Amino acid sequence: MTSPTDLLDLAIEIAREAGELARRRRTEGVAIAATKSALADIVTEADREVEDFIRARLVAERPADGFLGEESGAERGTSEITWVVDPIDGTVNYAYGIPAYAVSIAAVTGEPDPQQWTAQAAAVFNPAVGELFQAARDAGAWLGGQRLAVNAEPSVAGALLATGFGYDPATHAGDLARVARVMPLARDLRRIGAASLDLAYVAAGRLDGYFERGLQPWDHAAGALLVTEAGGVVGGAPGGRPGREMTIACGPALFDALTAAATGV
Ligand code: LIP
Repeated sequence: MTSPTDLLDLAIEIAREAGELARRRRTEGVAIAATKSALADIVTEADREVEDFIRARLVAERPADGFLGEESGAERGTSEITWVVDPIDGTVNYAYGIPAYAVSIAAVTGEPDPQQWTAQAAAVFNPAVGELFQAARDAGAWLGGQRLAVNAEPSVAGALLATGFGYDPATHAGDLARVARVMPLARDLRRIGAASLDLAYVAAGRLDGYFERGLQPWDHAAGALLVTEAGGVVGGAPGGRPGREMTIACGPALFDALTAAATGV
């Protein structure tokens, strides 16, 4: 199999090119192409163009690999690698001009199912601020030349936590009840609006932890590897892995308490 570091080199190369395309399109003005699961769940022309660009670059470089993308769906490959891609994570931030969005690219092996796959390489690139978070399996997580490490445990003031809310208004009451359960653990909350950046910030120690219900596989595929390669723990429902039911990421000392509060179990 191709080494994780070789997969990472390709992910980084494509993430930088795709991020520059997304940034350039943003300066030219954003066109909303459609809404998806709810009125608030938008897709821009740039989302579609950037994913098409990433997919074409991957096909050219590694035609046998599989692909799972937010906008163009899944295609099984004949190699052991599947690329899991969110072309612009934080689409609403992108549409409003908030500089908190990222190209998220992960290479995984095994079934293209977050409950079964093994992440091998991850690149999360925010072109608005020029930060590229990267990780290869068993080779650590990095931001440029800085090796990343999660916060071993929160301060005595409590944990700085991030979360998110679904696009469907019908889910908001449950999300707010979850925040009420978690708040006793927190010094404060952040709502950044891009799961891949929430996860990258946990890996970088900018957040003590993150929890969110309802994420798609492409939202967390790359960021979860950043966290584990930075010494953190990722999970979902108790004993589970990140998924639609729940995604949790933090340092080891906080994990059990955050999981219990976020899941209500
Ligand atoms: C977004 C996530 C965010 C979540 C939003 C949405 P998108 O992904 O990154 O954490 O709260 O509801 O799922 O739609 O911008 O790719």
